[in-house]
Amino acid sequence: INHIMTIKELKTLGIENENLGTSTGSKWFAKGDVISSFSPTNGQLIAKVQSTTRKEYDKVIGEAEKAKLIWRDIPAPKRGEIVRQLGDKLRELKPVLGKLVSYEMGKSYQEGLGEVQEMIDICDFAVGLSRQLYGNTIHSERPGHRMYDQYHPLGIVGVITAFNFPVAVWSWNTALALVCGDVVIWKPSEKTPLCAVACQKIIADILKANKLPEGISSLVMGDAEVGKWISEDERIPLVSATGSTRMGKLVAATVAQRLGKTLLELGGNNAIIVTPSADLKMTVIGAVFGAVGTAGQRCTSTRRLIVHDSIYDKVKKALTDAYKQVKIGDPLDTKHHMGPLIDTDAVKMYLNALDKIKEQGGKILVDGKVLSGKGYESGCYVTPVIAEVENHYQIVQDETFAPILYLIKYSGEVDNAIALQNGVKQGLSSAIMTSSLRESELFLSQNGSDCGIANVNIGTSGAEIGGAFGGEKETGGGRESGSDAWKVYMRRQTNTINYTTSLPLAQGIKFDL
Ligand code: UN1
Repeated sequence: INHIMTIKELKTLGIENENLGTSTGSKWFAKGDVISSFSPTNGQLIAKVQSTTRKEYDKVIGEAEKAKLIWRDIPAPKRGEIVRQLGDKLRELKPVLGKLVSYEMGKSYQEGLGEVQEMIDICDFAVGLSRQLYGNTIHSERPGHRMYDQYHPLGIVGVITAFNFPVAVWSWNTALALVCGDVVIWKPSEKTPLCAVACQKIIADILKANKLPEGISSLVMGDAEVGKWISEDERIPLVSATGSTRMGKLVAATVAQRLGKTLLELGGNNAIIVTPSADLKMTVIGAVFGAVGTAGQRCTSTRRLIVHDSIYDKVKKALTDAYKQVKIGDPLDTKHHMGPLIDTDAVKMYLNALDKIKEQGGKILVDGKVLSGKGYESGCYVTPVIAEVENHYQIVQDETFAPILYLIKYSGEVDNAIALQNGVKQGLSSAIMTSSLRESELFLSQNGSDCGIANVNIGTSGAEIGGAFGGEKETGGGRESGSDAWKVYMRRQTNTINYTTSLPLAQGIKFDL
């Protein structure tokens, strides 16, 4: 059938018809229970992989422990060279890997390509970073003393990722961890195992070609149980986890028990504030892409539009008109804007949310339904919804991973809109559409948005690699990707060196023997 991954394409990604499951580098073990991967695009079985047994898990950690001793001795710019090779390979494989992402996860092919582009971008960023792992020099209060701080590798980094960005989130963590001198153990979502296999194959080939220990990159498969092994494991100083707030709270509590570090990137409940001076055309494009892109399954998806009452009816009409243009179908067919939800469980959650909106007093403006008939056989295609609600409804307070956009009215000054935007437990992404400098600066001030990401005249999704990515409150507080997010992958050490023949004490303390 047209559009579907061919055997040749899978071979390009290094995937053959073989037993796949747990891997350290190019060595694969497959003893655990079978995990089946179905494409939400057509409901077909794509692949079967095997989950990791406890025995295999310990073997993988053993390899990683050995590999970390070698990897941390390689100079950072040389480690950067390996990440450069990863970026080059991803450039070459972008079309086919983007296609696999689209086929296994269901996002549009354009967005699949965009996701691989994020991988390439973080590799470039990390290569430069490999020569910039800077510490400070500090002036000592004691004569003849020198002080500085430096960063050392942590060791093993555990990476737990979600289905919605099945390849990029691994690369944000891995590219940084590798230049920082860490080795990586990855547990991907059970819903997108083939994307994970493809990434592991790519990096393993590079490690092998460079005669490096392949335990630098490992893959473990499975459900929450495997996540628990990672969280409990004292051999893993940092666990970076992306997913639901519920999962993040479990990981955080477990890792905290052993005083390990976490980097959490959890749920969002992102809003765009639409002020009276907003550019209507930009607002509609930003809001529609933010709400229906990736079928509303980004952690940065636009969930709420907080619109000033003076322009409310105009915005409502423009949006409902725009929603009529949204074409839903096979995400690999470029004429479609929106593909399916990840699986039929996600469809149930979407339907459940629609019931709750009505129960709690919301008014549906663009109604949702599950599509059926030709092209929609998987049962995962739904239509995007717009509902008029109030911010305090429980359903609006919760993150539903689906294309449901809430319209909320505000009146008076922009402070009222900011209070609504901040009036949720999550704190990932936020945006304001305005031509007013006053409103924009207030929104970005300490009295403005409480989110990790705050944008002006841009939507809530589609963050660039160069900035630190993550959010506050129940989003978990972690930062991945650009800026100085690398620091969490290293341990900081403060060094004081005395080059005199006496030993003056700090704080002027006298102690003579
Ligand atoms: C996510 O949904 O987990 O900002 C990540 C964005 C993308 C990343 C989303 N660059 O929408």
